Amino acid sequence: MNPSEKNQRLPPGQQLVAPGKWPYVGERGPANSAQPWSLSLVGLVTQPASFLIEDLREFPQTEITTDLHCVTRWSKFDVKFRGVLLKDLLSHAEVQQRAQFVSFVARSDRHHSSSLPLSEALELGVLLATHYEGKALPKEHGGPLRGIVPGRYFYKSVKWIERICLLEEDRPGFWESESGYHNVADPWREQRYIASSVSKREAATIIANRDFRGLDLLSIDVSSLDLRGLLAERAVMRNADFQNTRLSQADFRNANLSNALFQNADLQQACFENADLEGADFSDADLRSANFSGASLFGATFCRLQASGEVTGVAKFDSHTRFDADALEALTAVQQEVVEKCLVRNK
Ligand SMILES: Nc1nc2c(c(=O)[nH]1)N[C@H]1C(S)=C(S)[C@@H](COP(=O)(O)O)O[C@H]1N2
Ligand SMILES: [Mo]
Repeated sequence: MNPSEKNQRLPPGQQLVAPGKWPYVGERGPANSAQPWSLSLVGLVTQPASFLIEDLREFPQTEITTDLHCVTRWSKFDVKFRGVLLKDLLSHAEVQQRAQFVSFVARSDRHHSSSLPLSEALELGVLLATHYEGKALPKEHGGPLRGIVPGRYFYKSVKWIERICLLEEDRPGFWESESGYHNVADPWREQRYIASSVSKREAATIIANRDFRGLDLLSIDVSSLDLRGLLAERAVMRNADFQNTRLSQADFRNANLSNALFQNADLQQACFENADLEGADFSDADLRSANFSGASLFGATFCRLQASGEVTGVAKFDSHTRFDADALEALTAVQQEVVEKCLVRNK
């Protein structure tokens, strides 16, 4: 693939995983149950129905090739799934006129779910996938049955589906109602998160105290501030904006900083032990003596990759910047190379 083709297919703020890699995200397995797997179709249908996996083979089998775009900024091109189109399943079901939304529910401990407007689900070509690259879908990736929603962030694609519910009113899913994920989730419009959960005024007080510990501060904007020595242990700051912020010696242990922006931030001696940094952007940041041990780094970036292939904005590391060797494997090939090169050079 040439660079321009790649860029046309890669939505804004996304990067490709290394060839052959497919990260696991969210729940790792279905709930234990002795019952055989069945898919039930309930809600606004004239006849509720239930299908065993074998029954699904009676429907037309459709193969799709699609691109996966995770909200934590990794993408994977040309993934082949086979299964039954939602459209084909519903064509046997007498869906009532009032049905406007469809909710997919997992057989998992937290009954994970996600929803879509019904018309959108049909237009996008939602697939109930049983196979990946010609083989049974692995359990870790949602086997025996998962949704695949082409053209939306991957959190709309529910693993281990056991129930499809047709609804008059929307019932937002797990990530959408618990974690501020955008309910539309169009990667081309970067609909990752809803707006900040704190008002400007609340934010001002919290910032003045420099104590974020344990708070839920989704999408908070603290760019360009002086927050040296910030206390942010266990804070939930998905999508927070820390660009150009002075954060030397900040304590982010166990914080959730998924998709946070740290471009050009001063993070000397900052501590990210066991933090969730999936999709966080550290390009141009000063990371001398920063500690990343135990941090989760899927989709994190430490430099920018230009369309030309040129690498810019490499973060600053020194011999005291700490990473776990296996955590670096979560990075894309380009990111891994850049970080390793810097660490070696500074040894
Ligand atoms: N049941 C269930 N489905 C889920 C999730 C989950 O936690 N539980 N996470 C979602 C998210 S955020 C993503 S990115 C994809 C990840 O799928 P993968 O683990 O096969 O890569 O599954 C989606 N479907
Ligand atoms: Mo995701």
